Amino acid sequence: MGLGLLVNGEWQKTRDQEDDQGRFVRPETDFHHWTMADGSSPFQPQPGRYHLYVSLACPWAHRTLIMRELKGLTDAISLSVVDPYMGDEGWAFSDYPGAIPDSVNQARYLRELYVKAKPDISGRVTVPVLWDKQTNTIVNNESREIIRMLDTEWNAIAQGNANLCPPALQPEIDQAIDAIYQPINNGVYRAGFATQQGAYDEAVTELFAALDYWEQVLAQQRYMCGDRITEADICLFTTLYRFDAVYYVHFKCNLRRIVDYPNLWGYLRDLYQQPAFKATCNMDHIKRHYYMSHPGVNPHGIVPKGPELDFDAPHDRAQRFALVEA
Ligand SMILES: N[C@@H](CCC(=O)N[C@@H](CS)C(=O)NCC(=O)O)C(=O)O
Repeated sequence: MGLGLLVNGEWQKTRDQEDDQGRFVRPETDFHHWTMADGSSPFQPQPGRYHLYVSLACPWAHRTLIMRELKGLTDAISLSVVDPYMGDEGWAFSDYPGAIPDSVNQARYLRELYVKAKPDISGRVTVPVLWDKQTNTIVNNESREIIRMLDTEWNAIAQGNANLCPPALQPEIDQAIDAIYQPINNGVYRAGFATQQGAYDEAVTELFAALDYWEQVLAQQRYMCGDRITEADICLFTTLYRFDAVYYVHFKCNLRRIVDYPNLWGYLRDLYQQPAFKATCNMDHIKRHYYMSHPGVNPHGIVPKGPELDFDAPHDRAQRFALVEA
């Protein structure tokens, strides 16, 4: 596949990422510390202390960028953006338009941070990364945890008053995030990186069953957990935004496009048109990353021109489309 990883702190340019049935397996992330407002963790939220490393291409990192915008934490948490192309050296910093070099560690490759945080580390080098400039380590590299902590533990510093996980809704939000993870967020990768027909078939079937399900939910209500945007919507949005331009073609998720689902498509435009979402979207980085970085999937790295997608087209928040049975 051409993707590398760290083994005892040393970079190795190739790795296996499938089981013996050809199924893509996404390993767990390594850093799970929490920033806590009540002082119960050594990582207290403080303006200027933390740095976020992201790729604008990556749907997981994109979640953290949206939350940082929504909460009004752009002044408090500084940012680096890797080059969209991930070659056999892994994520790298560059001056490509939209990329932001590493002003904190002056790293050339993202993996340098992982080795700084844990010199004998073994595993993948992924974005997002929340870095602590005070203790020079990685606080957390799991998107779902990073968005939750920015949402709930940073209110004293946040310049906005958005709350994407009201306590009463938390069980439902967690359930929704769990429900979309394997079939949708990870499902597109399970389809795209499958190396045997059965593994691909399984992933695509589950993916579209889940999209069909949420299409029906959105025929009853505007957002995943009711009438307000929550963390679950952020988690779904970053996959849907990439779907027609990348996953449909590159990962062969081609039973239907998102534009073919009237409720999902209206919902996607609704979210996109929220300023905090739109400000974090970069289709150039997205297409360049996927089409160029997976030689096993797209050997010549040609980036297709289309499709033409009008995310700015008007939508009607009150409009619902009932499911038409085939
Ligand atoms: N579970 C992680 C997944 C992060 C992840 O897999 N990021 C991808 C980019 S889309 C990555 O950095 N991949 C590099 C690699 O696999 O070597 C999260 O949600 O934050």
